[in-house]
Amino acid sequence: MSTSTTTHTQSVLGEELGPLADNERLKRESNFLRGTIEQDLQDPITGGFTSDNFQLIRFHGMYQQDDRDIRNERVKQKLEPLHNVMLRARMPGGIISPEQWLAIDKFATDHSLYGSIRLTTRQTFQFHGVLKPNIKLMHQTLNSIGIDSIATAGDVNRNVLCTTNPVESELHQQAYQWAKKISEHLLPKTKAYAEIWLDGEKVETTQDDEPILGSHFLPRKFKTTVVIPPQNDVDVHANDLNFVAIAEQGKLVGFNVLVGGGLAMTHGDTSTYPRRADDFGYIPLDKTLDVAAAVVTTQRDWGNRSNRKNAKTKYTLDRVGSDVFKAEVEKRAGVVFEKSRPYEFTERGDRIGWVEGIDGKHHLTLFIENGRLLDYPDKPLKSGVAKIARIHQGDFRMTANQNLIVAGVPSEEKTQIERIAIEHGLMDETVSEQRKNSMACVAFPTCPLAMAEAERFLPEFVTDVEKILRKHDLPEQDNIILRVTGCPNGCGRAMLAEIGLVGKAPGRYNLHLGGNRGGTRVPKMYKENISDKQILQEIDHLVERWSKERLEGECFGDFTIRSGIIDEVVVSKRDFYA
Ligand code: SRM
Ligand code: SF4
Repeated sequence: MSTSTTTHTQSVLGEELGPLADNERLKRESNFLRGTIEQDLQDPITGGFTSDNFQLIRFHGMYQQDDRDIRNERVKQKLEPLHNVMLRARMPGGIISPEQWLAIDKFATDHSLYGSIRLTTRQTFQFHGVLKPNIKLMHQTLNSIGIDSIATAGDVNRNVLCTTNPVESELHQQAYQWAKKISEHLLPKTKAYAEIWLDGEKVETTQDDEPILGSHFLPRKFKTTVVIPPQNDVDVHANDLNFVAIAEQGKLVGFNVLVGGGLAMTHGDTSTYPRRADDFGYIPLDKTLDVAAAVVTTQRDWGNRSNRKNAKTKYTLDRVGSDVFKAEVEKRAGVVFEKSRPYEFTERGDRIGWVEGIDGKHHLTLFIENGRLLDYPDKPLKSGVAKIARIHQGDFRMTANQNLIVAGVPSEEKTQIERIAIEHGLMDETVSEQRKNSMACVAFPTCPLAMAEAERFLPEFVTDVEKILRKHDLPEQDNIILRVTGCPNGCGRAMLAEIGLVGKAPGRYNLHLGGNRGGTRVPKMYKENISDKQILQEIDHLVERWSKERLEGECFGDFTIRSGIIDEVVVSKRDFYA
């Protein structure tokens, strides 16, 4: 037997990985993710969740948080932090109907501390600041409109992404159906969610069957996409498992499978690193679910359960060998990967504004800076989307770039929707291409892991970068994919940007350069721990060189590599830290 996991240690393919991490005990003892969450819910003494439940609620799509802006003030007043939860919904492919939108809008307004809807880099939305007495109501509200938050966090397969491309609507529809099927196939089967949040029937014993995830669930989070080239909006190299759509005459015929991408690292720990996904080969459509399950179960059995920092699929591939992992997937899925079919990723950005689909319907992509929908004094964005939802007959699509598409608009409704969008600041012709290609993670004040600002820092920083581009006479279409992430976990996918800022401390970042437009190259550290002022000086100098020395049509990331400003990173830890 290649794997053995006792209650204390793990050995894989004859290699001892050591004592199991405490999260393994927690999952094992959780009674299939129930823990004592229900008891905690009844406890009025604290606004938070205690011991294991703090982690277990993640498997139900929630994180316990508090507002870091007011944390010290509450300590001074001898108050416990203002505990609340952030909820992340499960929305394979990011599609949501106007009725659902109106219900989530109302919940955010009436029952959350911040009142915002936050679109994420993984095509869904988050509520921030829901207090304990409102948590059950939140799940029941979502359930009443056909939405859940199962497995959007925790050691499971997360929300499955799908390229948002309403133009090629038939192919998109087919790809989207697969994203939904994969999501459902890999979901936990335990009834814990329904029991706790929806007052479902209680199950006395631990008889829940988890044929794919197993009773210990996965060693770490797991991320899956379905992507339609040449768009790589979902950023495949940030994901454990990717199905690259291969179409013939506009019809989906199969997928190339890419395994083992991931972006997170820890400052100062070279055993952690961003990694591109490996190409496993092509499979016909009817093998999709078998391959998905085989990759997940191989990672379930071989992933490192002793060190959570090295537990993701990317590290498993590097530890056991990509070929060995692939052979095991072939064995478990009963498939032999064919040579991958040709494809190319050339772009990642959303096409902001109107496009017409092949079905004659119109689609309006709204640029939502950092995905934050809120009513600002001069821009009532959230009310604007709600107003559109009241008349819109198609659907909305959340993109992996934190934007929102009003999809499937008949010609006769275009004018009215556009008018509302302009009146509410959702359509603004003055927004530069540079801003549209910039993105930040949430960071302060809600993220407990933030080391530097990101979402609150980016807007002004982009204004400064715009000035630099103008100073060096760069035309509007010559912009730079710029991303900021408040810590090295990389939620804003800075490690696939042409310029990536990774938070180090308040006001200080590592500056990474060298990603490309298609998202197939990991940028490399250029300067460590510098201030925003120093970063702007560096960008000024680099952009000046780019404007003067670039080849025809050469993008900024390619230029930094050709000109030797940084070395190219290929795939592995060795390349990354060289
Ligand atoms: Fe993330 C943890 C926000 C996409 C890598 N991420 C967090 C937490 C939950 C902090 C925590 O653990 O307490 C952040 C909550 C902040 C807040 O207040 O909302 C958080 N991550 C986000 C979001 C909302 C960023 C955004 O601005 O949109 C994204 C939600 C995605 C979703 O809807 O599911 C988000 N996170 C990502 C991505 C990008 C992606 O998946 O495309 C990554 C990098 C890709 C990857 O996984 O390698 C990412 N988040 C992490 C990690 C590092 C995981 C690791 O491999 O070590 C953590 C920390 C952890 O898991 O221990 C983390
Ligand atoms: Fe928080 Fe870090 Fe993720 Fe930003 S990258 S949301 S700071 S965990």
